[in-house]
Amino acid sequence: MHRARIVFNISKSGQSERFASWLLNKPQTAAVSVNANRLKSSTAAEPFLNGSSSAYVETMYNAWLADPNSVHASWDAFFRNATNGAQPGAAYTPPPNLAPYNKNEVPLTSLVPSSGGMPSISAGSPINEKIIDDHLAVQAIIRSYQIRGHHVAKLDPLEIANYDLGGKSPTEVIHNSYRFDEADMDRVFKLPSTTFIGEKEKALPLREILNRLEQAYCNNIGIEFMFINSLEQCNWIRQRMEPPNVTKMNADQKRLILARLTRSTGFENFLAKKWSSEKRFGLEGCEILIPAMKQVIDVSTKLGVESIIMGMPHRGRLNVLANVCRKPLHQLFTQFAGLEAEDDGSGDVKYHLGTYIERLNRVTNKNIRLAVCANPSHLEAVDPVVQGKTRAEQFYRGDNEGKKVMSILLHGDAAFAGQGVVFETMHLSDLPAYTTHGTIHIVANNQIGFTTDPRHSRSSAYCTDVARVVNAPIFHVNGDNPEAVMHVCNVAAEWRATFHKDVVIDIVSYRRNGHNEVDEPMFTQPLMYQKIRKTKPVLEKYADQLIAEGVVTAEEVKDVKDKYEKICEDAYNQAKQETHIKYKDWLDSPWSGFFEGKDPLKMSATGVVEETLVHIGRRFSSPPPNAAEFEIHKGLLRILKSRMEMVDNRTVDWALAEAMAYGSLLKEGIHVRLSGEDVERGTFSHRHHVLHHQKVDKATYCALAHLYPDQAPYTVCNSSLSEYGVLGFEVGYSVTNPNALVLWEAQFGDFNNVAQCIIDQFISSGQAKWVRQSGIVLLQPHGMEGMGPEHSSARLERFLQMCSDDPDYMPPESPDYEVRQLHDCNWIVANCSTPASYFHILRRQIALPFRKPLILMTPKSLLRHPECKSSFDDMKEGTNFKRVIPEEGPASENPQNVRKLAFCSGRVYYDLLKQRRDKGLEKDIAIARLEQISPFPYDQVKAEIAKYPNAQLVWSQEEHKNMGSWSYIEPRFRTLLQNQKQIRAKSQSKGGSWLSQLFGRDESPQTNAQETETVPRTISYNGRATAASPATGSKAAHNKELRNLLEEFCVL
Ligand SMILES: Cc1ncc(C[n+]2csc(CCOP(=O)(O)OP(=O)(O)O)c2C)c(N)n1
Ligand SMILES: [Mg+2]
Repeated sequence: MHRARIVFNISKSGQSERFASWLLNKPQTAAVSVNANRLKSSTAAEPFLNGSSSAYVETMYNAWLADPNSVHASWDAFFRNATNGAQPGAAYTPPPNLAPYNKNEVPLTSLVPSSGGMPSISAGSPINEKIIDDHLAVQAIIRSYQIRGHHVAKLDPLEIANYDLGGKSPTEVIHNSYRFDEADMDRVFKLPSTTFIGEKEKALPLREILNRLEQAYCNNIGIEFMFINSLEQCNWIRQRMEPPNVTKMNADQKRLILARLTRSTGFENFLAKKWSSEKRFGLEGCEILIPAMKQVIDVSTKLGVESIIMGMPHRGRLNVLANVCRKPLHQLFTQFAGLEAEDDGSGDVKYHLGTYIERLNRVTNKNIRLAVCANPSHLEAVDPVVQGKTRAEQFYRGDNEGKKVMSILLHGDAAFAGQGVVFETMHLSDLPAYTTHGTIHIVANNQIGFTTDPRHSRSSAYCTDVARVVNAPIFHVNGDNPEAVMHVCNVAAEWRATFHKDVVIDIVSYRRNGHNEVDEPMFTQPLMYQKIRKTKPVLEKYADQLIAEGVVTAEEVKDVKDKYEKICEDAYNQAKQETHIKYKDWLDSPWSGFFEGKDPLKMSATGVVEETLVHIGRRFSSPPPNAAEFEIHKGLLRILKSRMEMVDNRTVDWALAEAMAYGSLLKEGIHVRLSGEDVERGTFSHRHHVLHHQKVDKATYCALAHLYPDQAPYTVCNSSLSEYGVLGFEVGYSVTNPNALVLWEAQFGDFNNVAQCIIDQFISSGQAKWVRQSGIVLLQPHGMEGMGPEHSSARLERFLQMCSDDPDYMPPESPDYEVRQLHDCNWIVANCSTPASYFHILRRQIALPFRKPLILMTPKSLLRHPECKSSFDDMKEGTNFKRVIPEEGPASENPQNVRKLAFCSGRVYYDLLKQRRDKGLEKDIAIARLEQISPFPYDQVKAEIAKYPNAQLVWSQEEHKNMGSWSYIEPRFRTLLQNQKQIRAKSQSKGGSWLSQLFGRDESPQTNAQETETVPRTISYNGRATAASPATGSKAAHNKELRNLLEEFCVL
């Protein structure tokens, strides 16, 4: 500003004309023509001398003419060079900076006098181009270290890694084509504002610059961060990684690392000694993982975190439970004893079990809750589950910024690079309804996956490259440098607390043994393992280092080691006293208070007082209260109007029933969360839970969130286009708090198989393996409606196949039959045919005194089917979920005359109904609907069968024979009918007559019980033939198939 003002004054002197003349190539005045002609050729090549800058240049020139000292040295140099005949382009020096210097910047001129005999560019002398080039080169080199230093960093304790330098030497990678002579090394260079190697120094000799950059970027830490879009975040990292000695620790810190390393190493040694041939997937070679995790936890706790949810694979898991979570050692050791379990469930292997611990963090003196989620063998599958659980905990605590609850995910190098769910989980990290406000990822990178080398297991340079997609900084660190690892952990924890974004710590280490303790690694990695055999364990190396530094004595090292061994030995002896293991000891999500004092077989009512239905219905059918300003799409106004008419008529369709189920639960204080692809509107445009202002971006209204002032929160959220990741997330969410209805909706049911691992490993078997309950609901659009192979079937058969109820066992009848069956099953599978059933079954999820997953086939065309409506009468107080809806039409009035009793489930009912009507067979065929397929409602099916003694039994389904419900219901019907036959035989001998009613066909012999046994009723199949593909792609074929099955349905 100061210079600008002077320039302005001078420009008023009238000399401007003269300068402008040569600039604009106009005829010049005599006074300047000599200079101007000389300047002409030089300045023509200067890109900054164009139209808009010409006035400024002109004033600078005029000022310079009046007094060369009045302008910046670079202008002085420029005009001097130009007037001395510099070649085109050669007169250029960077234009002067009018802004005040940043705190890390110094003017170039201030360096020159101290530049060791180099020509000065101070006023009056010509500029030396080399100075500028050299400064630019130094800047480029600094940047090069920041971008590519990690390629050269000494990350691998085994020194066998090849970080793909493209055939270049490390120096070439960093320095590119810049070369400095030894003589240049002592020259001082100004440091740009994008480096912090100087700390308070603004300039440093080149030798020191290179030294410091080597230390920061090419030693035992390699940082990838320059792809981050935010300059603030890049600078934040540079500030913490570049200053000299940032990784230095004090003696106390060093002793703490040593103590932790001793425990980590001692634990594996102890297990190896006691159970030498047991699989434990030991941590040997990456023992530093334990101190690293503890460091992350310490720092995060100091920064305010109170609860940490962790997910991790097999490697070092027992060690983490013992030394990070401080799970009682004897509980861990009993897992090796092969004891029977005291509680229900089938259990899991020890290196999959979860835990939950609340304890005092001794370093921070604050209480902390640590949970390790139980997980299956399926690597990385637990990642989204951990995120969902973390999100839920944040939600219930009102921790909207993730300051109190955070997640840590541990990964193996091969799995992190190979498993797609890692990417899916990463992509949830910044989505409003899914973010956990930053996850710390730690890779125990032992440079091998089972027997596969990195060069065969990934195409990326690093196993961590997936994290680049979300702009997460990645810290690679040599696992044999404990202090470097701790520094990186400090920075990562601080990063998460500052920016609330993901960060990755890649601990490059090795695996001392085979994949597990009984594997021979030399079969496949002979050279690597020769190297490993010669590598000292990190504990030994670090202890030697600290002894040499005088931080500890050899005796102290031994003492710490012996003490820990004694702790292990004591726990081992305690474990020997145990007679049983308890799965409950390994629960990762305790629901304190939920089960206590509850009758485990008592279910609350699911009907709702009519006033509540009306209130919710009206709210759901109304625009926002400030409707005048909120412009709603015209089509939606029509939908709202028709909803309101339904409420007035005391009827509901599918969407209204759903809203009433959610709304009534919200009223009762139950949080409802509906997540999935396009769920806000609904794939079939039927739901419309979020109304969008037609003129204002992001202005939305969600009626269900505003039903009652004291209601629970409602979340409805469109998810990323992911099944595996998002379903995993919702499972994690659902296990956190039983007082919530968590639903995931597939876009079409067919797509659930992309999340098969979550379905198989977590939902169907989670409770059996980990005594962990979940009431998650899977809404899966299902139905054969001519939409082709991939938009028809939710693969109902697969869910039914995984039901754990025994097809050969019919539970004895009791008043609490329904709830008892639900209690004993692994999940519920249903295909409801009415909105009222949908309403009740959703509410029943919460009415149960325990939690079970619900797999629900949901309709597509039924969403708008005129007959698919329910009355308030079926939902109001006193009503309940009907597992079986019996025939209620003319056939039920004269059951003796009914010739066929068809059982079915879901939308095919409406096709059957129409066909029966069209054929005038309403008195001849009865149709009963299984609204719940599994657990199989034996009691109600039995009653229905008994009612129609003369009817042939048929199962009608629209799916192909090898799909749908047939293979599930057929053996259960057989069991039911067989069971009845036995009773019949017994009673027959007593001469009872009711049996003929139950089994009909009075042709059964009256005299011989044995003969009676040979003619039980059977059920036959009515539906599509077997097929490989779930549905045909041809509309014509679809219709033909449907016609056939309906015709067959009517054959009597
Ligand atoms: C989804 C899945 N595929 C395959 C496996 C079998 N498996 C178990 S461990 C392992 C190697 C894992 O390597 P890495 O991720 O590097 O972990 P490390 O064992 O080296 O710690 C494999 C392939 C698995 N558990 N899960
Ligand atoms: Mg590995």
